[in-house]
Amino acid sequence: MPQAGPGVSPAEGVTYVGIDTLQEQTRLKALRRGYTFNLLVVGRSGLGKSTLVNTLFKASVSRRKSGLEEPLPSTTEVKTESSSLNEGGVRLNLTITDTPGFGDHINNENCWEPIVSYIEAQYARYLEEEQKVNRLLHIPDSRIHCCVYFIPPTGHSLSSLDVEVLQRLDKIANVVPVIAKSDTLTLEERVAFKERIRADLSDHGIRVYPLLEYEDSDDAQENSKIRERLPFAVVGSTAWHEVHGKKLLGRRSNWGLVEVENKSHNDFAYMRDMLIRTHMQDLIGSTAERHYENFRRSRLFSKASTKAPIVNGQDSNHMKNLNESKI
Ligand SMILES: Nc1nc2c(ncn2[C@@H]2O[C@H](COP(=O)(O)OP(=O)(O)OP(=O)(O)O)[C@@H](O)[C@H]2O)c(=O)[nH]1
Ligand SMILES: [Mg+2]
Repeated sequence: MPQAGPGVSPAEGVTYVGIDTLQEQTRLKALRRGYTFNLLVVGRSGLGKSTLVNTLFKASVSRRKSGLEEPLPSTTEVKTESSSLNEGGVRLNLTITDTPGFGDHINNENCWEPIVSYIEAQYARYLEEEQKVNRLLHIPDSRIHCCVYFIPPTGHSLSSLDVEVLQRLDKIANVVPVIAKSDTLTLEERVAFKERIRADLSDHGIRVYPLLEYEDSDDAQENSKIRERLPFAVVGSTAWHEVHGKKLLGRRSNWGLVEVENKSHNDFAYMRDMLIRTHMQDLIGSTAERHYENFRRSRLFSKASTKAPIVNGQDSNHMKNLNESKI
Protein backbone atom coordinates (compact mmCIF):
# COMPACT_ATOMS: atom_id res chain seq x y z
CA MET A 1 0.00 0.00 0.00
CA PRO A 2 1.46 3.43 -0.96
CA GLN A 3 2.42 5.70 1.95
CA ALA A 4 1.22 9.34 2.17
CA GLY A 5 4.19 11.62 1.65
CA PRO A 6 6.08 13.54 -1.01
CA GLY A 7 4.87 12.54 -4.44
CA VAL A 8 2.10 10.33 -3.09
CA SER A 9 -1.38 11.46 -2.01
CA PRO A 10 -2.98 10.08 1.12
CA ALA A 11 -5.72 8.60 -1.12
CA GLU A 12 -4.92 5.05 -1.94
CA GLY A 13 -2.98 4.48 -5.15
CA VAL A 14 -3.26 8.07 -6.48
CA THR A 15 -0.01 9.92 -7.13
CA TYR A 16 -0.10 13.52 -5.97
CA VAL A 17 0.91 15.84 -8.82
CA GLY A 18 0.53 19.18 -7.04
CA ILE A 19 -1.60 21.19 -9.48
CA ASP A 20 -3.49 22.58 -6.51
CA THR A 21 -0.41 24.71 -5.77
CA LEU A 22 -0.72 26.53 -9.13
CA GLN A 23 -3.01 29.17 -7.68
CA GLU A 24 -0.59 29.82 -4.84
CA GLN A 25 2.37 29.96 -7.25
CA THR A 26 0.55 32.54 -9.39
CA ARG A 27 -0.39 34.54 -6.31
CA LEU A 28 3.17 34.60 -5.00
CA LYS A 29 4.53 35.65 -8.38
CA ALA A 30 1.99 38.48 -8.64
CA LEU A 31 2.83 39.59 -5.09
CA ARG A 32 6.55 39.69 -5.84
CA ARG A 33 6.05 41.64 -9.07
CA GLY A 34 3.44 44.00 -7.60
CA TYR A 35 0.66 45.82 -9.42
CA THR A 36 0.58 49.07 -11.35
CA PHE A 37 -2.57 51.17 -11.53
CA ASN A 38 -2.69 54.34 -13.60
CA LEU A 39 -5.48 56.86 -13.20
CA LEU A 40 -6.10 60.02 -15.23
CA VAL A 41 -8.28 62.96 -14.22
CA VAL A 42 -9.89 65.01 -16.98
CA GLY A 43 -12.36 67.92 -17.07
CA ARG A 44 -12.97 71.61 -17.49
CA SER A 45 -10.91 74.18 -15.59
CA GLY A 46 -11.41 74.71 -11.90
CA LEU A 47 -13.64 71.69 -11.20
CA GLY A 48 -11.39 70.32 -8.46
CA LYS A 49 -9.33 67.76 -10.41
CA SER A 50 -6.03 68.54 -8.69
CA THR A 51 -7.80 68.65 -5.33
CA LEU A 52 -9.30 65.21 -5.95
CA VAL A 53 -5.90 63.79 -6.96
CA ASN A 54 -4.49 64.99 -3.65
CA THR A 55 -7.57 63.77 -1.78
CA LEU A 56 -7.18 60.31 -3.27
CA PHE A 57 -3.54 60.16 -2.26
CA LYS A 58 -4.32 61.38 1.24
CA ALA A 59 -7.33 59.15 1.73
CA SER A 60 -5.68 56.09 0.20
CA VAL A 61 -2.00 56.54 0.74
CA SER A 62 -1.01 58.73 3.64
CA ARG A 63 -2.80 59.75 6.80
CA ARG A 64 0.20 61.31 8.39
CA LYS A 65 0.00 64.92 7.24
CA SER A 66 -2.35 67.29 9.02
CA GLY A 67 -3.36 70.92 9.03
CA LEU A 68 -4.71 73.21 6.35
CA GLU A 69 -3.06 73.23 2.96
CA GLU A 70 -2.10 76.03 0.62
CA PRO A 71 -4.56 76.63 -2.24
CA LEU A 72 -3.59 74.75 -5.41
CA PRO A 73 -2.50 76.68 -8.47
CA SER A 74 -4.30 76.04 -11.77
CA THR A 75 -2.73 73.09 -13.57
CA THR A 76 -0.85 74.09 -16.71
CA GLU A 77 0.74 70.83 -17.80
CA VAL A 78 0.15 67.09 -17.58
CA LYS A 79 1.61 66.03 -14.23
CA THR A 80 2.08 62.48 -13.01
CA GLU A 81 2.46 61.55 -9.37
CA SER A 82 3.20 58.04 -8.11
CA SER A 83 3.11 56.37 -4.77
CA SER A 84 4.16 52.90 -3.78
CA LEU A 85 1.82 51.15 -1.37
CA ASN A 86 2.41 47.98 0.54
CA GLU A 87 -0.45 46.31 2.36
CA GLY A 88 -0.45 42.73 3.62
CA GLY A 89 2.56 41.93 1.42
CA VAL A 90 0.89 43.25 -1.76
CA ARG A 91 2.78 45.99 -3.57
CA LEU A 92 0.85 48.58 -5.57
CA ASN A 93 2.32 51.38 -7.60
CA LEU A 94 -0.49 53.94 -7.77
CA THR A 95 0.00 56.63 -10.39
CA ILE A 96 -2.39 59.53 -10.86
CA THR A 97 -2.00 61.86 -13.81
CA ASP A 98 -3.45 65.34 -13.49
CA THR A 99 -4.30 67.29 -16.66
CA PRO A 100 -4.85 71.01 -17.27
CA GLY A 101 -8.52 71.98 -17.40
CA PHE A 102 -10.07 72.94 -20.72
CA GLY A 103 -13.16 74.77 -21.94
CA ASP A 104 -12.12 78.32 -21.00
CA HIS A 105 -11.70 79.61 -24.53
CA ILE A 106 -14.27 81.05 -26.89
CA ASN A 107 -13.28 78.42 -29.39
CA ASN A 108 -12.86 75.06 -27.64
CA GLU A 109 -12.44 73.10 -30.84
CA ASN A 110 -10.07 70.16 -30.37
CA CYS A 111 -9.38 71.09 -26.72
CA TRP A 112 -9.48 67.34 -25.95
CA GLU A 113 -6.56 66.61 -28.26
CA PRO A 114 -3.74 66.81 -25.66
CA ILE A 115 -5.62 64.29 -23.48
CA VAL A 116 -6.38 61.87 -26.30
CA SER A 117 -2.74 62.15 -27.48
CA TYR A 118 -1.50 61.49 -23.96
CA ILE A 119 -3.57 58.30 -23.62
CA GLU A 120 -2.52 57.09 -27.07
CA ALA A 121 1.13 57.92 -26.44
CA GLN A 122 1.09 55.48 -23.50
CA TYR A 123 -0.35 52.73 -25.72
CA ALA A 124 2.23 53.55 -28.41
CA ARG A 125 5.04 53.34 -25.89
CA TYR A 126 3.87 49.92 -24.73
CA LEU A 127 3.45 48.68 -28.30
CA GLU A 128 6.92 49.84 -29.23
CA GLU A 129 8.40 47.96 -26.30
CA GLU A 130 6.34 44.87 -27.07
CA GLN A 131 7.52 44.79 -30.68
CA LYS A 132 11.24 44.92 -29.93
CA VAL A 133 13.18 41.77 -30.78
CA ASN A 134 14.80 41.77 -27.34
CA ARG A 135 11.84 42.89 -25.32
CA LEU A 136 11.64 43.26 -21.58
CA LEU A 137 10.06 40.42 -19.67
CA HIS A 138 7.82 42.88 -17.84
CA ILE A 139 7.08 45.95 -19.88
CA PRO A 140 6.64 49.03 -17.67
CA ASP A 141 2.94 49.84 -17.88
CA SER A 142 2.01 53.49 -18.21
CA ARG A 143 -1.28 52.78 -20.01
CA ILE A 144 -4.23 54.64 -18.47
CA HIS A 145 -6.42 52.09 -16.73
CA CYS A 146 -9.14 54.54 -15.77
CA CYS A 147 -10.06 58.05 -16.78
CA VAL A 148 -12.10 59.98 -14.20
CA TYR A 149 -14.16 62.59 -16.05
CA PHE A 150 -15.36 65.67 -14.13
CA ILE A 151 -18.82 67.01 -14.96
CA PRO A 152 -19.59 70.58 -13.79
CA PRO A 153 -22.29 70.68 -11.07
CA THR A 154 -24.70 72.76 -13.17
CA GLY A 155 -27.79 70.73 -12.29
CA HIS A 156 -28.91 70.94 -15.92
CA SER A 157 -27.51 68.43 -18.40
CA LEU A 158 -24.29 67.47 -20.12
CA SER A 159 -22.89 70.34 -22.18
CA SER A 160 -22.06 69.80 -25.85
CA LEU A 161 -18.36 70.12 -24.99
CA ASP A 162 -18.61 67.37 -22.35
CA VAL A 163 -20.44 65.17 -24.86
CA GLU A 164 -17.75 65.71 -27.50
CA VAL A 165 -14.89 64.96 -25.12
CA LEU A 166 -16.61 61.91 -23.61
CA GLN A 167 -17.41 60.50 -27.05
CA ARG A 168 -13.72 60.51 -27.82
CA LEU A 169 -12.50 59.22 -24.48
CA ASP A 170 -14.88 56.26 -24.19
CA LYS A 171 -13.41 54.78 -27.38
CA ILE A 172 -9.90 54.67 -25.99
CA ALA A 173 -10.15 54.20 -22.21
CA ASN A 174 -12.35 53.15 -19.29
CA VAL A 175 -14.26 56.31 -18.35
CA VAL A 176 -15.76 56.90 -14.90
CA PRO A 177 -17.88 60.08 -14.78
CA VAL A 178 -18.09 62.14 -11.58
CA ILE A 179 -20.09 65.23 -10.63
CA ALA A 180 -17.50 67.71 -9.41
CA LYS A 181 -18.00 69.83 -6.27
CA SER A 182 -21.22 68.00 -5.46
CA ASP A 183 -21.44 69.84 -2.11
CA THR A 184 -22.83 72.73 -4.17
CA LEU A 185 -25.98 70.73 -5.00
CA THR A 186 -28.81 69.80 -2.64
CA LEU A 187 -29.62 66.10 -2.20
CA GLU A 188 -32.70 66.39 -4.46
CA GLU A 189 -30.72 68.28 -7.10
CA ARG A 190 -28.06 65.58 -7.02
CA VAL A 191 -30.55 62.79 -7.59
CA ALA A 192 -32.23 64.63 -10.47
CA PHE A 193 -28.89 65.65 -12.02
CA LYS A 194 -27.59 62.08 -11.88
CA GLU A 195 -30.69 60.80 -13.64
CA ARG A 196 -30.39 63.49 -16.28
CA ILE A 197 -26.75 62.72 -16.95
CA ARG A 198 -27.38 58.98 -17.19
CA ALA A 199 -30.07 59.71 -19.77
CA ASP A 200 -27.74 62.09 -21.67
CA LEU A 201 -24.95 59.50 -21.68
CA SER A 202 -27.25 56.87 -23.08
CA ASP A 203 -28.82 59.26 -25.66
CA HIS A 204 -25.36 60.14 -26.97
CA GLY A 205 -24.13 56.56 -26.97
CA ILE A 206 -21.39 57.29 -24.42
CA ARG A 207 -20.25 54.08 -22.77
CA VAL A 208 -18.96 54.47 -19.26
CA TYR A 209 -17.35 51.93 -16.95
CA PRO A 210 -18.45 49.30 -15.88
CA LEU A 211 -19.77 48.14 -19.25
CA LEU A 212 -22.77 45.84 -19.22
CA GLU A 213 -21.73 43.74 -22.21
CA TYR A 214 -18.40 42.62 -20.75
CA GLU A 215 -19.39 41.75 -17.21
CA ASP A 216 -19.31 38.28 -15.66
CA SER A 217 -22.49 37.02 -14.04
CA ASP A 218 -20.61 37.09 -10.70
CA ASP A 219 -20.14 40.85 -10.99
CA ALA A 220 -23.62 41.65 -12.30
CA GLN A 221 -25.18 42.56 -8.96
CA GLU A 222 -22.33 44.75 -7.77
CA ASN A 223 -21.97 46.45 -11.16
CA SER A 224 -25.64 47.27 -11.40
CA LYS A 225 -25.44 48.95 -7.96
CA ILE A 226 -22.49 51.00 -9.23
CA ARG A 227 -24.33 51.95 -12.41
CA GLU A 228 -27.29 53.19 -10.33
CA ARG A 229 -24.90 55.46 -8.43
CA LEU A 230 -23.11 56.86 -11.49
CA PRO A 231 -21.97 59.55 -11.98
CA PHE A 232 -20.36 59.60 -8.54
CA ALA A 233 -21.19 62.89 -6.81
CA VAL A 234 -17.81 63.65 -5.25
CA VAL A 235 -16.27 66.19 -2.92
CA GLY A 236 -12.55 66.75 -2.70
CA SER A 237 -10.48 68.34 0.04
CA THR A 238 -6.96 68.13 1.32
CA ALA A 239 -7.72 69.70 4.69
CA TRP A 240 -7.92 67.56 7.83
CA HIS A 241 -10.44 68.47 10.53
CA GLU A 242 -10.71 67.09 14.03
CA VAL A 243 -14.15 65.63 14.84
CA HIS A 244 -14.67 63.79 18.17
CA GLY A 245 -10.92 63.24 18.43
CA LYS A 246 -10.68 61.78 14.91
CA LYS A 247 -8.89 63.41 11.96
CA LEU A 248 -11.16 63.63 8.91
CA LEU A 249 -10.73 65.06 5.43
CA GLY A 250 -13.46 67.58 4.74
CA ARG A 251 -14.68 70.99 3.62
CA ARG A 252 -15.82 73.30 6.40
CA SER A 253 -18.32 76.07 5.80
CA ASN A 254 -20.39 78.32 8.08
CA TRP A 255 -23.13 75.72 8.27
CA GLY A 256 -21.08 72.60 8.86
CA LEU A 257 -18.49 70.13 7.66
CA VAL A 258 -18.79 67.98 4.55
CA GLU A 259 -16.77 64.86 5.27
CA VAL A 260 -15.00 63.53 2.18
CA GLU A 261 -15.09 59.87 3.22
CA ASN A 262 -18.59 59.88 4.73
CA LYS A 263 -20.85 57.90 2.37
CA SER A 264 -23.94 59.81 3.51
CA HIS A 265 -22.30 63.13 2.59
CA ASN A 266 -21.02 62.28 -0.90
CA ASP A 267 -19.86 59.42 -3.18
CA PHE A 268 -16.07 59.84 -2.84
CA ALA A 269 -15.73 56.65 -0.78
CA TYR A 270 -17.88 54.68 -3.26
CA MET A 271 -15.64 55.86 -6.09
CA ARG A 272 -12.44 55.10 -4.18
CA ASP A 273 -13.74 51.64 -3.21
CA MET A 274 -14.61 50.82 -6.81
CA LEU A 275 -11.28 52.05 -8.16
CA ILE A 276 -9.06 50.49 -5.55
CA ARG A 277 -10.90 47.82 -3.59
CA THR A 278 -13.26 46.11 -6.00
CA HIS A 279 -12.58 46.88 -9.67
CA MET A 280 -8.87 47.65 -9.99
CA GLN A 281 -7.99 44.29 -11.50
CA ASP A 282 -10.88 44.53 -13.96
CA LEU A 283 -9.89 48.08 -14.97
CA ILE A 284 -6.31 46.93 -15.60
CA GLY A 285 -7.44 43.82 -17.49
CA SER A 286 -10.04 45.54 -19.65
CA THR A 287 -7.55 48.24 -20.62
CA ALA A 288 -5.11 45.59 -21.84
CA GLU A 289 -7.70 43.32 -23.45
CA ARG A 290 -9.94 45.88 -25.13
CA HIS A 291 -8.63 49.43 -25.37
CA TYR A 292 -4.97 48.60 -25.91
CA GLU A 293 -5.89 45.76 -28.24
CA ASN A 294 -8.01 48.13 -30.38
CA PHE A 295 -5.15 50.61 -30.52
CA ARG A 296 -2.65 47.88 -31.36
CA ARG A 297 -4.84 46.42 -34.09
CA SER A 298 -5.47 49.76 -35.79
CA ARG A 299 -1.80 50.83 -35.48
CA LEU A 300 -0.50 47.61 -36.95
CA PHE A 301 -3.18 47.62 -39.63
CA SER A 302 -2.35 51.17 -40.74
CA LYS A 303 1.34 50.31 -40.63
CA ALA A 304 0.74 47.28 -42.82
CA SER A 305 -1.35 49.24 -45.32
CA THR A 306 1.39 51.88 -45.69
CA LYS A 307 4.04 49.21 -45.85
CA ALA A 308 7.42 50.30 -47.15
CA PRO A 309 8.52 49.03 -50.54
CA ILE A 310 10.62 45.90 -50.91
CA VAL A 311 14.29 46.90 -51.22
CA ASN A 312 16.73 44.24 -52.46
CA GLY A 313 14.20 41.54 -51.68
CA GLN A 314 13.73 42.84 -48.05
CA ASP A 315 10.81 44.71 -46.44
CA SER A 316 12.52 47.98 -45.53
CA ASN A 317 10.15 48.75 -42.59
CA HIS A 318 10.92 45.39 -41.04
CA MET A 319 14.66 45.90 -41.55
CA LYS A 320 14.38 49.33 -39.90
CA ASN A 321 12.62 47.76 -36.89
CA LEU A 322 15.30 45.09 -36.62
CA ASN A 323 18.06 47.68 -36.76
CA GLU A 324 16.34 49.82 -34.11
CA SER A 325 15.98 46.90 -31.76
CA LYS A 326 19.73 46.24 -31.96
CA ILE A 327 20.55 49.69 -30.62
N1 LIG B 1 -17.01 73.40 -3.14
C1 LIG B 1 -16.01 72.67 -3.57
N2 LIG B 1 -14.89 73.26 -3.99
C2 LIG B 1 -13.87 72.47 -4.40
C3 LIG B 1 -13.95 71.05 -4.43
N3 LIG B 1 -12.78 70.54 -4.89
C4 LIG B 1 -12.00 71.62 -5.15
N4 LIG B 1 -12.63 72.76 -4.86
C5 LIG B 1 -12.10 74.13 -5.02
O1 LIG B 1 -12.12 74.48 -6.40
C6 LIG B 1 -10.99 75.29 -6.73
C7 LIG B 1 -10.24 74.69 -7.91
O2 LIG B 1 -9.68 73.46 -7.52
P1 LIG B 1 -8.54 72.71 -8.37
O3 LIG B 1 -8.36 71.39 -7.72
O4 LIG B 1 -7.34 73.57 -8.54
O5 LIG B 1 -9.28 72.56 -9.77
P2 LIG B 1 -8.68 71.98 -11.13
O6 LIG B 1 -9.79 71.26 -11.79
O7 LIG B 1 -7.44 71.22 -10.89
O8 LIG B 1 -8.36 73.33 -11.90
P3 LIG B 1 -7.43 73.50 -13.22
O9 LIG B 1 -6.13 72.86 -12.91
O10 LIG B 1 -7.34 74.99 -13.39
O11 LIG B 1 -8.19 72.87 -14.31
C8 LIG B 1 -10.17 75.39 -5.46
O12 LIG B 1 -10.49 76.59 -4.81
C9 LIG B 1 -10.64 74.21 -4.61
O13 LIG B 1 -10.51 74.44 -3.23
C10 LIG B 1 -15.17 70.46 -3.96
O14 LIG B 1 -15.36 69.24 -3.94
N5 LIG B 1 -16.16 71.31 -3.56
MG1 LIG C 1 -5.60 71.43 -11.64
